[in-house]
Amino acid sequence: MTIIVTGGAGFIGSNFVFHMLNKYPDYRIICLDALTYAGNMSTLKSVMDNPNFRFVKASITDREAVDKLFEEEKPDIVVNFAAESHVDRSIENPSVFLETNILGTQVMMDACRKHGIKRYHQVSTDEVYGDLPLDRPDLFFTEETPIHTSSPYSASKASADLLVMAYHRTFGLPVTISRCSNNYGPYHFPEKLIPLMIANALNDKPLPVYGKGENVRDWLYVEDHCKAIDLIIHNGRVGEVYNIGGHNEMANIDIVKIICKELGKPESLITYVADRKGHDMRYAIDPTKIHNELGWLPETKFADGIKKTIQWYLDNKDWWEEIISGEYRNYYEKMYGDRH
Ligand code: NAD
Ligand code: TDX
Repeated sequence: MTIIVTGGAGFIGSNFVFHMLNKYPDYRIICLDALTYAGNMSTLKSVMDNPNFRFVKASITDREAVDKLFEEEKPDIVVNFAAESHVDRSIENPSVFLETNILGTQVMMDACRKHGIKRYHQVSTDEVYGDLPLDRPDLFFTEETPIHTSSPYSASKASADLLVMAYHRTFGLPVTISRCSNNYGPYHFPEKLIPLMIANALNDKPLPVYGKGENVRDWLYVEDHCKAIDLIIHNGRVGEVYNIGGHNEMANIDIVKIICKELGKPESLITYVADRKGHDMRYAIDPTKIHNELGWLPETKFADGIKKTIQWYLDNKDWWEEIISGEYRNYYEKMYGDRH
């Protein structure tokens, strides 16, 4: 089995590469990644010498490069993680989100049509469903919840999902889509809530909480997401969408307080800053379908997962310190410099 994993130098993609190489020693895994600011070769250091692994630097929007790779490797499965993934960046500059997330998806699916494929899997997000109100804890996103997006990021992901389903219906492309809730774990880029708060707390810097910190996210340990995708590409039904989430809803402020406590840092570091524009209130996934059809259940409890994650950031300071000392400093200054 040969699998192309796009975006494999990023957070979830790299964890998926590790999971697959570990679990299937006879599979060939090819990572196709453009190495944007979010992609990092040092993340893949441990697998670069694995004979079953190949890294190719190219953009999923580059038709020629993608075509050449398909000719060379004749993949059985494509798992498309590659995307611009940060909501705040999409508010600053939507264009690259549309190019990568929508047009890149089209390029990958065109190559799948041309060369033939057993499965094209699109890694989507719960953000395509918009948000839920805080005062209706009985409501959850199911696969039937209408698409209703808030940010340029989520609109681009939803557009890609529509295109994926259109390629299935019109061209018979064997597709599946997964829509997961917020992930956390090793190699999470420090612009995102959990790693940003860990890095800032360790450096005794202010912890910038948007608005009142009451927004709720449904957190899932990244390994559980990877296992769900593994199940879907092997046993999921073609043409279907699967929601992935572990019923672990938490308010942002509570997450930040847990991080302070675990690191022994004072809550006085918490600084309330201007809210994100169009900020989604609450995400909450109903994972009944993937549980009933594929037997998936999350294995890592948040209390354990957050400890493991914090320990990983303590043990791997070089990885994130290199990131936050580079171009990221300009981003941080622009986003947080005068955000009151
Ligand atoms: P990330 O930003 O950490 O990584 C993205 C990777 O894609 C990077 O390695 C980057 O170099 C690569 N990339 C970007 N543009 C590319 C292009 N044009 N061609 C090739 N590679 C390109 O993202 P992540 O958090 O790992 O998210 C991966 C996927 O999972 C995304 O599709 C995202 O929408 C989805 N998702 C993420 C979460 C989450 O909580 N992080 C939750 C649900 C779904
Ligand atoms: O500095 C911050 N302060 C803050 O209060 C940051 C970066 C975030 N937040 C809040 C905004 C959100 O309510 O924390 C929450 C989580 O923010 P992010 O980590 O940016 O994640 P989110 O916007 O929820 O999107 C994530 O989950 C769904 C991923 O980045 C997406 O790629 C995925 O699709």
